[in-house]
Amino acid sequence: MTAHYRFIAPRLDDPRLLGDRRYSMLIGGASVPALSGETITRESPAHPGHIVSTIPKGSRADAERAIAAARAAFDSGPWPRMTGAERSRIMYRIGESIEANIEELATIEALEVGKAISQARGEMGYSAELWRYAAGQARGLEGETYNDLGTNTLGLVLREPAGVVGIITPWNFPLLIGSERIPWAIGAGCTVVIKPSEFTSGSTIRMAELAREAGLPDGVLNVVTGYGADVGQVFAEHPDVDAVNFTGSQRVGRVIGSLAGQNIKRVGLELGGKGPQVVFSDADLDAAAAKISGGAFHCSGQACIAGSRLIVADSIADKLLEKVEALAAKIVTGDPLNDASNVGALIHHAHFEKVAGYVEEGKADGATIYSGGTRLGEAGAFFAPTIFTGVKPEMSIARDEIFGPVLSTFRFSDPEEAIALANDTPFGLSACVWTNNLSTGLQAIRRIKAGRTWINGMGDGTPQMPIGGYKQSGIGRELGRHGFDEYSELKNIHVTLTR
Ligand code: TXE
Repeated sequence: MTAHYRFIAPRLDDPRLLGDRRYSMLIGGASVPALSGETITRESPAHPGHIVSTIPKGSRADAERAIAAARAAFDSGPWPRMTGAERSRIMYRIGESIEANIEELATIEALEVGKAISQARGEMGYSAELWRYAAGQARGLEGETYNDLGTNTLGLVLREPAGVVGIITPWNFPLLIGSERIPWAIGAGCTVVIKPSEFTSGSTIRMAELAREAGLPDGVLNVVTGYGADVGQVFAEHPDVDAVNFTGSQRVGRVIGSLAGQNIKRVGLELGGKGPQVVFSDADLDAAAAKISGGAFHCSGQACIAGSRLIVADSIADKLLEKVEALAAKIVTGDPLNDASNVGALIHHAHFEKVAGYVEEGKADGATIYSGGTRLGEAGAFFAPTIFTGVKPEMSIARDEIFGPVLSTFRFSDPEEAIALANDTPFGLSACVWTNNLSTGLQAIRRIKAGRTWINGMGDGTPQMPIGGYKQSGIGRELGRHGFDEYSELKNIHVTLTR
């Protein structure tokens, strides 16, 4: 079945596209270029040939400068010594400022990431919510007391900030992923150095500038831009960084994890996924189809929680696939700056080739293209929502994180088979289950190894609940009350009391 996809060709005379935005790093409260003076330019993946931003090409020396600023702010600056209430007020203002600047931040991400601006606006709004939630919680981070240790003993557990935190973020959700980490780190009283992806640094730099304007003391949030091996890796190696947090590929996650191990540093990793979407025969198929299509094709499938494996009961598979395909055909792909687009471009042309390569490999391995599988438009890295059927567990389209709009379908006749298929992956980031029987849903989810799950839903998030991966999808949890633990040290005090 081949759907006719809806595509909006990018407008090349859009005034928001014209003009190269030039950014500085933010170190110790000052906007600075790289010490070398070198820069990196970013071309819009949706508008080939159009440079949309220029950032400093930082080096190890720049990273060290930023680490020194964060260290000084932690060791002798006001931030870790403020009351929770004082920190909270500033953090809340940062959330408000993100909200007030949604249009600018969303435009930057539409241009640099290539994502649809309507999607980007939603992410900016949610990022503001993350800051506000963390601000509220940061007023009341508690320790523990033990009053049952005997007449002459009192036990206290103090929560202390972990120190300087190095954060490395990827290109798919720059401001959102930054906002899932920075407010929890600084809310715990830490100071931060962050390196955003070299493809998409603009929104993170702007967020740090907004934070400075909102009253965040100098050196609490430092942004160093540049390539991963030059800048990000230094965070995992440097003795003045106490904790490192990385979101990105499994390949680099292994490097950061082993460097953190060698240097005995706290580490948080959020790596890839190959999320299962399990549909039992009693599910509401219309509701499931809508979320399955969204879960697989949102952001062109470039999401770590993408539901890229559909595991569906045999008896309803044909009907469900028809519905998913009809919805995929309604997705408007194209011009990221057009309000009518639902989905934009892939991050760059090399990634487009990687996605197209996986689709070819799937066909060569014997899977069937149910729909899609092609480029959309003449130029620009746009790929059609693609559904494969007849996928076998050993195929690369079943195993690897493609990070493109590609859904691989498996059928099952026995629910045990569904659970086995769902768990047949080295990843464990996300999973969802569709059924009208809550017991079936809960029993299934309890057996699926994944950190972020849904019953009769997919993709929803809230600042209250922790996120993170099982198995090779990562280490540690962000958000919620647990999120502060990643950036806190616990100290126990045995107090001996005299009469
Ligand atoms: O990621 P990288 P890439 C997956 C997805 C994607 C693949 C490759 O499958 O196709 O990874 O994406 C920095 N030391 N995810 O190549 O290279 C880099 O500068 C320190 C899933 O873009 O891991 C960027 O800031 N840092 C993921 C960040 O790491 C280094 C989101 C991520 O880049 C470094 C993105 C080094 N040696 C990709 N090398 C998710 N979980 O959502 C690079 N970096």
